[in-house]
Amino acid sequence: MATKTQLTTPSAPAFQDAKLEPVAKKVLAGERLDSADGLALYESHDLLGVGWLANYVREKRHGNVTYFNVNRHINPTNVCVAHCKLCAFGRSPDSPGAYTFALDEIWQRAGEGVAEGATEFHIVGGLHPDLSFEYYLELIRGLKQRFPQVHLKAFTMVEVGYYARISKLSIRDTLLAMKAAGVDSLPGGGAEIFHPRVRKIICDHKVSGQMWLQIARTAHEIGLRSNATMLYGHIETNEERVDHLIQLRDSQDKTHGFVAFIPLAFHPANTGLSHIPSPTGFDDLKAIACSRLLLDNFDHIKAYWIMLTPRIAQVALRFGANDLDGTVVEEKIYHDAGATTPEHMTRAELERLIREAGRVPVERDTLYNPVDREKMPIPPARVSSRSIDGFIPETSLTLNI
Ligand code: V47
Repeated sequence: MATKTQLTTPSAPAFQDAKLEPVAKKVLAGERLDSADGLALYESHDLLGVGWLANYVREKRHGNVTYFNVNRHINPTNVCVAHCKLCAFGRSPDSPGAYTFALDEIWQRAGEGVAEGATEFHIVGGLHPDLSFEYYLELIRGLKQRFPQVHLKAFTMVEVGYYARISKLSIRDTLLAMKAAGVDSLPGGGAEIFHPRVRKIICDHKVSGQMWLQIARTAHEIGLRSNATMLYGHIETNEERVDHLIQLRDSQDKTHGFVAFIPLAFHPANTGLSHIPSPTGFDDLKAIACSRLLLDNFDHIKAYWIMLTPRIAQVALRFGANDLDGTVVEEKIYHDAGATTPEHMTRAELERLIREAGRVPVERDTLYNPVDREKMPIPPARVSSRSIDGFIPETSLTLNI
């Protein structure tokens, strides 16, 4: 006879910070937190208290399961007209290190990813002054035609806003064209911090926070789901962090289109904000925990190991996160900004991190369906032909569209 497990609500620990007690009451009763609660969480030094609450919510939703995926990042170009202070990746067309991949090169690299078992391509790049919207559509069509089984998570709300501008289409028609070409969902980048005070300083030429939200809403309305992010650890206040999260939560109430939330730790090296110290481990765990507690209508909170380091990402699995993201393979945005993490993690390494945190690893696809590797076996391991020589210098750009 099966034994029954009695599920009871555990009592909260004795908090070191008494201001957490009313917040804990709401969390244990399943009540929504407000901005004042969010601020109390962010301002508390009782990290273990905040973490206990976030872990409670995380385990209620996901038990011990922790997701990861096998993916490949593709950054078609680093040429960008936006020149955001927060970014070390973007380059002017004639700057040293500027590159743009020809489409054949992208499709070939994508093929390597498929050979390594990728179920997702994560595609984001700079806002190039000379590439047409058609280049991006052709990129997507070519990927979809060659690798129809792979989910294409492509182009942030910022890129969508830019394509709409250069192609003189409405946001909706731009998104419809992307969807028709084969885009399956959108990544969560470019959200940064929605508040205009912050945006004016760190990313003055990007779409506004309101526009980011409107583009996400439109994507969700036409059936494209997306992720959402928040870049923390630069000039933002706790109030601005809470405001960002509450705006995302309000938007999710309306569309239910966000799949996962990813707090992104700011990396200052080589950026226009290089004088700012990097966020600490305390900030990182707080960002994960506060987002888990405030975003009660988001299913998944990702601890993106590339940004956080594998060690902090692993600990985050006990502070509210239920996903580590993927194998990634090649990462430029944070490594240009001084990230010291590797660019690639094997599936075995991800599984070990998860198991050693006492969680159960589950490989997922982009929309969190479990991946059955018996039906989708990974081809035998082979030596990768990856090489940084694959970049095409901007001056000899060949576009095969
Ligand atoms: O939007 C840029 C951030 C984002 C820096 O959707 C920086 O699954 C830190 O959004 N320091 C792009 N961050 C990455 C992104 C992402 C990552 C992983 C998973 C998903 C997903 C999305 O990276 C940008 C910006 O917010 N960024 N420069 C920097 N110096």
